[in-house]
This record gives sequence, C-alpha cells and structure tokens, in this order.
Amino acid sequence: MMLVGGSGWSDNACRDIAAFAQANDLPVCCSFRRQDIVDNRLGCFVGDLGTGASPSLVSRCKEADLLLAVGARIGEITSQSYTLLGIPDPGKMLIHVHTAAEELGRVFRPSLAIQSGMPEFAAAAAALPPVAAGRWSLWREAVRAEYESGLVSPPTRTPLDLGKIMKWLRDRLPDNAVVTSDAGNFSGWPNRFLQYRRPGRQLGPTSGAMGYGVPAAVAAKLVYPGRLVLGFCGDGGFMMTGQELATAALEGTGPIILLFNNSMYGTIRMHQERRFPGRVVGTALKNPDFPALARAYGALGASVKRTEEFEAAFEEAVAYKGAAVIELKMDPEAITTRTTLSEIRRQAESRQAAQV
Ligand SMILES: Cc1ncc(C[n+]2csc(CCOP(=O)(O)OP(=O)(O)O)c2C)c(N)n1
Ligand SMILES: [Mg+2]
Repeated sequence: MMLVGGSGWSDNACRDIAAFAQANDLPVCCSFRRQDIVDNRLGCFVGDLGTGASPSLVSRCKEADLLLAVGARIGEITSQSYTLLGIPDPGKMLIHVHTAAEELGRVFRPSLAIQSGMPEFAAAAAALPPVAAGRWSLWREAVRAEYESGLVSPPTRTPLDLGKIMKWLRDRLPDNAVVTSDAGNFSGWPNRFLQYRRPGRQLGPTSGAMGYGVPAAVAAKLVYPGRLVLGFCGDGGFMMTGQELATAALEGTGPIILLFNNSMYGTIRMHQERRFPGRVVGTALKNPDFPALARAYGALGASVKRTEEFEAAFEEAVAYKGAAVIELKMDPEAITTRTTLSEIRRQAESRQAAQV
C-alpha cells in the first residue's frame, strides 16, 4: 500500500508518482485533505486516510505487508489516532519518504527511511524498472472496488439527499475546479464523494482549523479567475470568517460557497453524544438568514431545502458575476456520511448501560 501526502507536490511529481503506482499496480491512498495528489479516477487510487476514512480502507492498511509512505507525516489523523501501526515497531515493512529528517522514525521505526523532496523522489521512482506486480494485483483490484462502492451513498428519506448532491457535483465539476474546505463534519461529504485530481486542487487545513474555507475560496478565485472555485463550509465556520465575502466584493470576484447549515457545531455535538449522551452543551447555533446575509455583501444568496432544487441553484451561482452562497438546509441527524446523531447517542447509551 502506498500512502501519499504532505506538501511540495508539483504537477509533474503527481504524474510521476501515479506512473510509478500504475507500473507496479500499487494501491494508493492519501492523507487527510491531500486527495488531489493522485487522480482519484485512476484504478490505483483507493481512498483517503482522513478523519472519516472508510473502515475497509483502514483494515486494508493494517493488512498490507508493506506501507510505502511518500511525503505524508504519519501523525495522529493519518495513523487513525496511532492505531494503524505498531509503535515503535510498525509490525510490517515501512518505507517512509519525507522532506524533513526529523519526521523519519519520529513515532514509527521505518525499515527504510528516505529523506527527499517529492519531485526528486517521484522522478526516481517513475524511472525504476517495475517489479513483478502479479502477486498483489487482485488485492489492489479488491481495495479499489471497496473505494468505488463507498462512492455510492444509500438514498435517504429526508428531502435533502447530500449523497445525491455530491454525486451530481462529482460529475459536474470541471477537471480544473478548485475545491476549498473549512473544518467540520460537513467536510466528510466532499471528502468522501468528490473525486480530486490535477490540474484541479483540493485546498484545506490538514490541522483541522475552522475559518479557512471561505477566505481560501476567495483567494483561489482571485488567483484563478477563470476557474470554477467551490468552497465548502459549515454554519459554524462561516460565522467565523464568512465576512471575507466583503473582500470578494471589493475585488469584484467570487467563488461559490456551499454552506452546510445544521444549526450547530456538529462535530462537537457528535463528540458530546459519543461521550456524554444527551448532555448537549454550547453546540447549538442561532444563525442569521444566510441568503439575506450573502445578499448584503452583494453576493447571490440561495437556500436549498430539497435535492431537486440544487442543480438550478448551482447553475445560477456559476452564471452569477460575483460570489454566491448556497445554503444547504440540512437534517441535523445527518451528522456524518455513515451514521446519524441518534445512532451515535444510542450506541453510547448502550455502551454506558453495559458498563454499569
Ligand atoms: C478555529 C477553530 N475553533 C474550534 C475548532 C473546534 N471545532 C472543530 S469542528 C467544530 C464545529 C464545526 O461546526 P460547523 O462549521 O457548523 O460544521 P459541522 O461540524 O456542523 O458540520 C469546532 C468548534 C476548530 N477546529 N477550529
Ligand atoms: Mg454546523
């Protein structure tokens, strides 16, 4: 299993590492919010090891006899809170390539440590004669099939089907689209269901800091006025830095912001329900009228409550000359792409009952 991540990836280096993976039929996953390093539509791409990593990918990484980590720090998020590998002996062959010497062997002792920049390593790897891949081709195919089945979300009974909306966007976004993301549970939707690639980009805080999504989208649109720029954020994150819409207005430019409104700090609420079910403290939000607020900045403001309203709202936003904010009125139950808030509470309550 190859894991790509970190920074310093040129478009050429991305092409080289994909060529290396394909020549050797290696499955490639990526670290949190580094999904644009390898074209997600290639058969070698098998998903991301972020906060909402698919359980099947996590077990495949544990099952792999060799992990080749290229550019990624194997930190808390990537290592799934330090459960992915043994410490300090990873329990398998680990080859770690990183630009910074102090990252190599920091937690996990690699069998082979390589200090290198990404373009240099990727070019050298692409130039290697391929090894006989036959032994693991079926395994790679199986892991890819699991990734592909994860792209299909079960239909919901609620009026707003976020899985369907993400699928529509996956087909609609041009190859060079720039997708930015704030931090919060809503980001599980674009992380799991969109497919990233170069020359498009995925820009997001790998630290998980809120407040990045809107300003990053404004900046990306200023740098690439001709590209479609789509910024994802939650209602909590939008209330931190959404006023950067004024910068978009000042500069006469504008990205499209998809604002996932669940009237709460959903991530924190999820952790509250998980540890102290039913004890909800300080996570409810009383929000302004977001479309009206967007219009106050000269932006287009729209609110989508039903799946079928999304397409028209999106196309109107694409055609609009300035920034656009599309609020998605969420069912607060849709707390992650895989489970509901009540289910998390129910599981926590039964865990607690078992402890008593
Ligand atoms: C600057 C900053 N403050 C606080 C946090 C802790 N935090 C992580 S997610 C989250 C809530 C996010 O709420 P929202 O933007 O509405 O997204 P949701 O989780 O509801 O989808 C908070 C407070 C953070 N990551 N960054
Ligand atoms: Mg929220």
